[in-house]
Amino acid sequence: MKLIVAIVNNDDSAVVASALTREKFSVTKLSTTGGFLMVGNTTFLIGAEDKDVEHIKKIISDFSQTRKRVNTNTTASYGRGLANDVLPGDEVTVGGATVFVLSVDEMAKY
Ligand code: 2BA
Repeated sequence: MKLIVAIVNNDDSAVVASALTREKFSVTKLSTTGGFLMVGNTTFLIGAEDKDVEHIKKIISDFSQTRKRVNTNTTASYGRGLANDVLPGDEVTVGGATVFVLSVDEMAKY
């Protein structure tokens, strides 16, 4: 069994969640914040059988778009996670999705 941790742009999270649940995968959505841009994103936790991992990754990638984001932080953000070499107004490419696949020893529901 695997635990898939997928960080998805907030703009895509609703369609990603719908597509996963439509395929009968169980999903937990967490509201998270990227440490670099300090803007909200969504982290999905998905416990999955090994045989389903590629299918789940395909759904996430199909519904997550790469987009440009302008860094709207001010210099007041420095020291709160914002890298000093990317200035306010600079453009960075964000996502599609960042996906980690972890091995799970055990899953239980009580
Ligand atoms: P943020 O940390 O807010 O990063 C947003 C985007 O800013 C990143 O997009 C990347 O293009 C750029 N960026 C991040 N750190 C940078 C740095 N030190 N120098 C220059 N540019 C930088 P993505 O790579 O698509 O990441 C989107 C979000 O996924 C991240 O939001 C973070 O929440 C998460 N993420 C990405 N890689 C991660 C990792 N290795 N571990 C944990 N979370 C990660």
